[in-house]
Amino acid sequence: MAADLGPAMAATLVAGVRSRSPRKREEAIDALVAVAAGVMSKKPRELNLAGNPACILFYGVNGAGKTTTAGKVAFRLREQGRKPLIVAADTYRAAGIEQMVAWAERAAVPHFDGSSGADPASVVFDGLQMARKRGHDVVIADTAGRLQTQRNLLEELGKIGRVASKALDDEHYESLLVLDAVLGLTSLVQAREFNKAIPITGLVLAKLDSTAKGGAAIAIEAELDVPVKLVGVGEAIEDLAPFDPAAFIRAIFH
Ligand SMILES: Nc1nc2c(ncn2[C@@H]2O[C@H](COP(=O)(O)OP(=O)(O)OP(=O)(O)O)[C@@H](O)[C@H]2O)c(=O)[nH]1
Ligand SMILES: [Mg+2]
Repeated sequence: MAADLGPAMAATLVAGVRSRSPRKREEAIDALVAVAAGVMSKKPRELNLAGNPACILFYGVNGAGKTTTAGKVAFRLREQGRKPLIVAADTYRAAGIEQMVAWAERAAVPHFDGSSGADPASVVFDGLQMARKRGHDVVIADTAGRLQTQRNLLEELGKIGRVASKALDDEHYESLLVLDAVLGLTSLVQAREFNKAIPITGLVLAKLDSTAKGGAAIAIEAELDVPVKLVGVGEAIEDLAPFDPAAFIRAIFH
């Protein structure tokens, strides 16, 4: 579990805690929270919904939790009085669209669906146009799972990002990498490669309700300066929470 941190981050944290000379376990944990917070991103952890419409793009490796998180976020935003539009842009396989549509229905949020095999960047572009026309204030776009080693699929993602930011009046859109907390330190490798293809503005740590503690997020935040913005804590539509760094660090070393 502490292995998720990676050797470099573990060494940094240990050195930081030692330098504070804690005497009791509680003091050591407090020191750890302070030291880890010091290396983590200082960027805002709230979703940036400033665009008109705002746009939240979800991407990540296969099965990470993208579609589920998109559905949860759509539900949450609708409950908060927003008018979201879900864009189902996992055109890679027919089931990809169907799964997003099922979540849209659960969330009672309208959806715009790409057709199977369509260019996902054009689907996102068309979805943004439709959102404007119909007065939606936030677009939630789901994309196909892809591995950090699949060059062509990473390039495709880069294109989706460029099209989205160009179609919007400003660059203020959320580009969220969804990480499966269970995957441990490979998430760091994933985040590095995805960030080369598309600038990541935030992380989602899905499946934090599992036995996984998601320690790799500390190393990713430190290296790429991107904050975890949301955590997935179950399979139900309400199982989404903001990220609380202190509670997260305490849970890792509990
Ligand atoms: N326990 C738990 N399960 C989750 C969470 N988020 C997603 N899952 C489960 O993970 C599995 C994959 O979720 P999806 O949302 O389909 O993942 P995806 O990234 O869209 O997958 P692909 O589109 O196939 O790449 C499903 O069985 C979800 O129920 C979470 O926070 N906690
Ligand atoms: Mg999916």
